[in-house]
Amino acid sequence: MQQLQPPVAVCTASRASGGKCALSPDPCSAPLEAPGVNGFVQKVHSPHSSPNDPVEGEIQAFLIDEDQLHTYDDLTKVNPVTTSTVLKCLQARYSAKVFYTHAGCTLVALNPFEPIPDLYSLDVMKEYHGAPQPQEFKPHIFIVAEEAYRNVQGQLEPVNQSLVVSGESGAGKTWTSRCLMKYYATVAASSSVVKSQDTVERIERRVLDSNPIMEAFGNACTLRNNNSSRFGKYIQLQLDRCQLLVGASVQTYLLEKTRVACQLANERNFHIFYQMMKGATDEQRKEWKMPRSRSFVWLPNAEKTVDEDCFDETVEAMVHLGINAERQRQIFRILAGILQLGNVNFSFSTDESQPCDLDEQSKDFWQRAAELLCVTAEELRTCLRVRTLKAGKQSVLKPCSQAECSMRRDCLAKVIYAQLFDWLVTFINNSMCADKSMWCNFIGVLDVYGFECFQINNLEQLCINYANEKLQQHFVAHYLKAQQEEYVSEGLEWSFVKYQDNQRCLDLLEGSPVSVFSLLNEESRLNRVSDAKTFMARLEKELCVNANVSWDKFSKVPHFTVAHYAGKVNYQIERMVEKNKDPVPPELTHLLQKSDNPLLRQIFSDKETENTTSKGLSRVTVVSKFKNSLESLMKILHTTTPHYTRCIKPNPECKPLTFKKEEVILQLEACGIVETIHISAAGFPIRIPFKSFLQRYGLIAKYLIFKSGSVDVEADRSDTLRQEVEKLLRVVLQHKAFDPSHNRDCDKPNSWVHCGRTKVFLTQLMLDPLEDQRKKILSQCAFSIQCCWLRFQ
Ligand code: AD9
Ligand code: MG
Repeated sequence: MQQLQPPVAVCTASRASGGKCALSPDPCSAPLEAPGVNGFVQKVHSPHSSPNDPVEGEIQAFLIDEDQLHTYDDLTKVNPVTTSTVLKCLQARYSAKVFYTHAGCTLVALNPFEPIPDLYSLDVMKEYHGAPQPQEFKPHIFIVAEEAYRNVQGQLEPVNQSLVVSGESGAGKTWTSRCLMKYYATVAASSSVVKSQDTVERIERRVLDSNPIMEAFGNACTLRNNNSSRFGKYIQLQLDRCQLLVGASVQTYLLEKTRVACQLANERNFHIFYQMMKGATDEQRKEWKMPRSRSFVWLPNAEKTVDEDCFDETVEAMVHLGINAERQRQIFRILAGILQLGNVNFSFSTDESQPCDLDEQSKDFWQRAAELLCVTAEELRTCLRVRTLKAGKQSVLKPCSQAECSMRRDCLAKVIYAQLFDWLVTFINNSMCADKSMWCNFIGVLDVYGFECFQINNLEQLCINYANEKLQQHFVAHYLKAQQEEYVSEGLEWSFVKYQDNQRCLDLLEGSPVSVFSLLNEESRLNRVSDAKTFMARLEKELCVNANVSWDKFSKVPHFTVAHYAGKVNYQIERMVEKNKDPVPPELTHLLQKSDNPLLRQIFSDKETENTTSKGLSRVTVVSKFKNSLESLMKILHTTTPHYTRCIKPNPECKPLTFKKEEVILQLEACGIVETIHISAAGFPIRIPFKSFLQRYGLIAKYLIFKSGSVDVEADRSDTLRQEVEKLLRVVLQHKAFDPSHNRDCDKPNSWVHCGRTKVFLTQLMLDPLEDQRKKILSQCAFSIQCCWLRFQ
């Protein structure tokens, strides 16, 4: 194999959790300035090379042994770092059944699509939790979990943590989130119990039981994933002063409620309907009017069996969370009522002055729907067929067309389901959230739907992809941009690594004064039926300056194309404005407010109707609500220390142990993995302000000088903080704990640390011995004090 020079003069130790350097010393990698008083300020790269610039002829060849690729735990050790070398390494690991790999500050998780025995067992959890340096173990999601857990206490001050799990649909985000929650429920288990009406439960049981309930109601079988999350969630695990789990709260985002009334070919409705259909007792079936022989339009592909069709598990979880039998009965009757509603159809009426009637076969379904929803059948029929228009103080009744009747039926089902889902989330929160006085920090786990690009995309995909843009921006801003900017402002020499900034795309979607969202909202607030062509012309006129949007003038279906960071997506304009308005006819709300089902009455009791314009249209649109909730999420994320896990889907068919390069390469490019590795490889993930650094580690230098019996000749009160830090480092680096021969992977401890203008920049390789030394000294001091005390006594 041809031996090549590494393109950059860097130590590859990098990962926030501490990687080890892999490259052997190389003439090119020598620091450009020798260490001395200013020796900690080194050039990170040769000024003429950028990590993005390949050295001549290097692309095809590895500096490392290709046969050993599967052993590379950290992609920062692969040299050169290109998409193709990273891909090869991941493929080799996947073939060797190694599914986790560090990529600098992120963890790459490949989906095995089959359970791997003992990968997540209790023993493995204990091993990672108990290890003094879990980073030295094989890459695993538990390293990320443990790192966040230890960070909460903070070396300097406690900091809340966020675990951001991203990836496309079916990549393994929800699986990963569940693993994280199980980990904390195990290692941070407290003896807290929660009491409710009939039950007394341990808190960690409740936190885990929130998963099957939310997945039953919020997940569905799609073309891409048999258990696709159709909502986003951010769960905050609340920890007390002793770092024990004392509660949790969950925030959900944009449930895809259209699925209740409309499922794509070969997709299914939410799992809960199938669970009821398959898991109910005969008695329940009778009560819900769901005999085995009856088929429901809104229950397609019921013959398909998926692991998630487990009614008993959902009911058991409901019991653990304190949803009593009567409440459960009310919930299932509502769901059964929705299913009956799906079989209600309307006949076509030629006379516009007369409302369409229910078609003959629908009548039994209509009656049963009314009975299950506990409303009068006649009122239900009227609400679906007749609209009430307000004209001044008078009300005018207007018959609905066949299409309008169907829309009102679908709207009724969607609004009931969405309100029920929200009620469940609130209930879950009430049953697991600890009182604010009991907890002081949290670890948040974010699992949101992955980037979506179908043949037909509409408002739902626009929102989902917007959320992914926001998260990508958070990653770029927090990690790539901020890190490089800080090096420059702190005076470290740094050659910039190029990365894809998605600000222009976000400007297009949400910017001001005009953006896709602002135009969509304006159009939605106008009291007129929106026409797709007119709206498209408006978008074109107002947004033509943004290079991230384009139009195909010759397409029959009006649409616009957005160039997202993860690829181009065509959005259909037809019905987009209507979906954004998401109107709920007031007659439907009033009907449900009168239901004899106490739960249905309750969930509609405070449904707002007043937040409307003078023309009666809601000011709150789907997009405005979603944008606000995402902004709150971003605010929380900005206050926490993030940890990123990138889940990768190795093949679109979800087949076990099948690695398709073309699929993986697109995902690697979309999340900017190569840029991440470059920056991580050259970077210093830990930064500590001078003062804090001296406060924490000053004792090491003092102790070492004292032990060596020498006098601190450098003691000078007029030193600047920076000079003091440099002195401290000089003393410390002479100690054998920092001797390069103790770190066979890396030759130059000096390259583990740099002094900036206000902060010390470190890699984990430097921090670990510093912490070890500090601990040793403190325990020796404690021992000496104890001896003195005993002698004194
Ligand atoms: V979506 O955006 O909600 O459609 P996710 O959440 O990214 O998607 P999910 O976690 O549901 O995907 O994973 C898809 C399937 O892959 C799971 O149902 C498992 O069958 C499978 N999977 C994922 N991760 C693992 C794993 N670490 N080990 C075994 C896994 N199987
Ligand atoms: Mg999911």
